[in-house]
Amino acid sequence: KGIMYVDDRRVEFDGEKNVLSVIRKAGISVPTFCYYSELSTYGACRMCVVETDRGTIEASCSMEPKDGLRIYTNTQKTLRYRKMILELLLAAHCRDCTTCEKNGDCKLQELARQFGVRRVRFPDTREPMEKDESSRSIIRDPNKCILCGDCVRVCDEIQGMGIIDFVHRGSKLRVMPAFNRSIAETKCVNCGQCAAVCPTGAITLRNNIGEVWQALQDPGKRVIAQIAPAVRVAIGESFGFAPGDNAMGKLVAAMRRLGFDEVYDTTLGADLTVMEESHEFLERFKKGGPFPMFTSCCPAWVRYVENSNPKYIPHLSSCKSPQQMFGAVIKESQRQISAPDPRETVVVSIMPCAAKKFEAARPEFSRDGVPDVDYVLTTRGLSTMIKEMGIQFSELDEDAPDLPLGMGSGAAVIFGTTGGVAEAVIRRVSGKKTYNLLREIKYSGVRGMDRSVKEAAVQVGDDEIRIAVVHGLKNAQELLKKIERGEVSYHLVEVMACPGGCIGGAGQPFGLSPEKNLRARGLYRADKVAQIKSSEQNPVISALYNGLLSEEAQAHDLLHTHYED
Ligand code: HC0
Ligand code: SF4
Repeated sequence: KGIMYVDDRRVEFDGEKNVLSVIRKAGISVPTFCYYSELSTYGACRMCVVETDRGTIEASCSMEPKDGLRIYTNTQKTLRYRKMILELLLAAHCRDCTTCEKNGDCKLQELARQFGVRRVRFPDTREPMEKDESSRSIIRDPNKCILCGDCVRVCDEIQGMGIIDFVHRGSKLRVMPAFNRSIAETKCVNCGQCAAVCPTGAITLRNNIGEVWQALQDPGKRVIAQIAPAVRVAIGESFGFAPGDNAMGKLVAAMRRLGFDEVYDTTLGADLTVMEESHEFLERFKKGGPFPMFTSCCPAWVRYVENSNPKYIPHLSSCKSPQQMFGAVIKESQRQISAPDPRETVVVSIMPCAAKKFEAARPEFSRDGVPDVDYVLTTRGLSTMIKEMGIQFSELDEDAPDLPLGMGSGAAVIFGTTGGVAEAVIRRVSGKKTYNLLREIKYSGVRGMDRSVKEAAVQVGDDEIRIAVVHGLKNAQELLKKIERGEVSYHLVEVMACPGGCIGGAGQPFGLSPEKNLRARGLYRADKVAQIKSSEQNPVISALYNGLLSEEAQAHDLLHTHYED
């Protein structure tokens, strides 16, 4: 606690971990490449330098706030210093900015423009290096890496995976997997969080825009879209709307302009998941385990269990994720129509997630070589397509998804935020959905983002069901250890690999914690105004169980999978 002087302005500090946070608290902007408040401080990029009243230059991220400290943020000296860092980085950086995946979202590009870098005074130190395109979800291009280490720290500190690290020394220093492996040869879970924090185009998500354009322009293809819950409260950010604004109506209208033949909502798939998962859970409850049962709709979490902790495979729910249930139902209904559309059905998912690309490509989710979901576009990918077409997103008249598969409950919408799946299952297994019961569930402890592990206990008949909700893969790993040590025990655990759940997915517009909170609020607002609050109340769900899913074996085949060691 104390008083500091930032550019001669008096600023109080109280618990801020470094001078940089105090500067930002004062509303002054200082650039950084390697600083994220959620991660440990690395202090490598030195863009956040400030000048002290003694004329020395110091990195503000690594300086402790002290009472009476006086610093200056944007002096001639600091500006010269920053410009020099930028030029040194650019001397070693490939400059195909106009065709780079990160064009427009790159911090190096943005700061070079901000600091007026028009030429690089240092000799070119580039040595061309091979890209790693082995992963289904991420692409690593070392030619664009500025060695800030953000990806290394997020993978280790938030996801607990440690897949990439600094290797070699001096001018050979690189960020990559150990032993010269490609990403696909590691236990990478495809969460894409490394790409979400990468300030340049060194790690980006795989882009499937080209394939989707081709399908849309092919008259022999009927292109069907499904939109994930978390997309609607984030895509607006790419078009000037506030985080959390529900842009579903404009999004559907934009997709029709892009040429999608039918536009549906993944919430229908989420309602199916709730039905199946609740049934599976109650059956397990009768049989006495194995507990806890883990949700399996997050493909990065499933990958972690399969690759790094296979003893929990039997604990995973056998339910496919909503994305895959939806794809399977669409493709199967097409197979069963007596006079099917002569065009080939192509299912495109719009997802906030990197790992969904990996999930859609898993052989478990294909039948006779035909995948249930053909392409996965991220939220950012779809915004790019909308911009490419010159659509004025904000001017669009809102439109609704098609029926019957465009209808989901409020419980399904909140799937997109941490705690949503658990809350939806609690609603399903609880008694009559009175206003009071829904309020009770809301305050049961499943909501919110501040705690890494949330706990709730719900009464179902005579039994008490203990539930935990965890987000962030490292938090999940720590919870597993606690379960193993017998410190806690649960019947049901919801796991989402990304902090905040899907709203914090790596395919969303680049954002930080405040955006995630607002996006979550947007989903809860959508639930609040939804007339159907619980999955079993969705009339399309009953219609499906009376039709396409009426035969148990068929329903099982379409909606469940099993994971192998
Ligand atoms: Fe999610 Fe999903 S809620 S994983 O976070 O379960 O990506 O939004 O689409 O499949 O519904 C992501 C989001 C989904 C799925 C749903 C689930
Ligand atoms: Fe690590 Fe996730 Fe990136 Fe894989 S995708 S390297 S697990 S942060």
